[in-house]
Amino acid sequence: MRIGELAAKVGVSTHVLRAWESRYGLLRPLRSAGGYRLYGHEDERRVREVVALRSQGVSAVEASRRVLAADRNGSATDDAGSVAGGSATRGAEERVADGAPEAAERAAGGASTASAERATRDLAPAGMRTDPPMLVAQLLDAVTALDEDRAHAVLDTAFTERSVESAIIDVLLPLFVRVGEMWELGRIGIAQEHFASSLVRRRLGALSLTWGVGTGPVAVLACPPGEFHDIVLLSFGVLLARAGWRVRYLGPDTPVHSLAAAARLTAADAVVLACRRPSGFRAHASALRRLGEEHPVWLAGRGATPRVLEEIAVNHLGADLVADVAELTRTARARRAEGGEHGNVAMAGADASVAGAGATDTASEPPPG
Ligand code: B12
Repeated sequence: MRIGELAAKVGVSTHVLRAWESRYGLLRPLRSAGGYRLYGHEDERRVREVVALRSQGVSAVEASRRVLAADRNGSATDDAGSVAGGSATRGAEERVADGAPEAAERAAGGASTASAERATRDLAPAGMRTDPPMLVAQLLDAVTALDEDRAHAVLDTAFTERSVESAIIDVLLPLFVRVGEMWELGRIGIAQEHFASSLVRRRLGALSLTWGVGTGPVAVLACPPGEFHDIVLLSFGVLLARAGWRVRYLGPDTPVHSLAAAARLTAADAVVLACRRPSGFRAHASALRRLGEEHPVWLAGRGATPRVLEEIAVNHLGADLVADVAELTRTARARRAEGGEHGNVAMAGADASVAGAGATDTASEPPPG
């Protein structure tokens, strides 16, 4: 059936159904030959179960999670009708009864959601689930065990229950501080640190797929030669893009002449360079100073000490990423207002994307999804 028909049958608006589909994966439409989404009886059943749970005061995200987890385990949700299980899922259920829940979840293809539930249920009391310190602790636990599945489940919870800004600033970055501490104490090894980095890079990468979209101002992001610590820079890219910027991410170990060429090619409205070591900036002081005469250049990270900033005479971004986005946005607006001697095309984009959408607005009221 088409979405309108489904909406009429279950008494839920098409707008809400689409949100449940895109946010929680509750609906799994097929495509008609003409490209329309077609929904089946299983979609209808899942929606009805969510509606039943909602009427008992369960949040939409939690209700969807329960229904999907029950589907995958081949069992009924506690409160909302039965769920038909195929032989694979029934087999999985039997193995759960045998005391092998992980294997059963995998066999049922639902490990991520189910273990998200388990992680949150087992490790945190209800209501604490989305508390950042608790999420960080759960993530650290999963990272220590190199448990990919559980780590993704906690990340899913962080990104579903919190804004993207909060998931990054309050959960992901503190995770790395803790990873560093644990590593120094000898409680985790390099494998765990690499695992955490890879896990988070992949998650942030998934959030970067729309970095080229729109007509907003352009930011070029990089680390200077020899610098590989780019997780915060990558996170900053995600926040910038959510505030309407187009991001060109060059990443770690970027030669400064290539950075300058990229800034010129894209008529960059901001060039952001992050490094942990002052020497990583100082070694390129004169090239960076020249670049700063053509584009607004911002240095970030622990290497951007007062002495380095004085020597190179460019701007500084501190540790508050939301304030930093706002600062870049203010500068882009001011350049546009001046008529901008560079990058008129990008500035025209800034009209639409930056003028109405400050970073702090985005942080407090993120776009849906
Ligand atoms: C993850 C990690 C790695 C990963 C990096 C993965 C990645 N893609 O980022 C990898 C494996 C690549 C790595 C490599 C190395 N690492 Co390392 N690494 C870390 C670790 C555990 C976390 C780094 C991190 O993200 N921290 C979390 C962030 C939130 O904190 P932060 O970097 O201080 O950033 C804050 C501000 O400076 C600012 N900021 C930082 N960047 C940016 C960017 C922007 C745009 C903005 C706005 C703000 C901003 O915001 C943050 C919030 O306060 C740290 C431990 C630690 N305590 O940091 C060690 C650490 C940084 N690494 C260290 C070392 C020694 C190395 C290696 C030399 C190890 C080796 N022998 O190979 C190499 C060096 C590689 C290189 N040449 O760059 C040392 C550095 C020591 C020092 N005195 O500088 C540390 C401190 C570990 C330690 N205790 O010894 N590392």
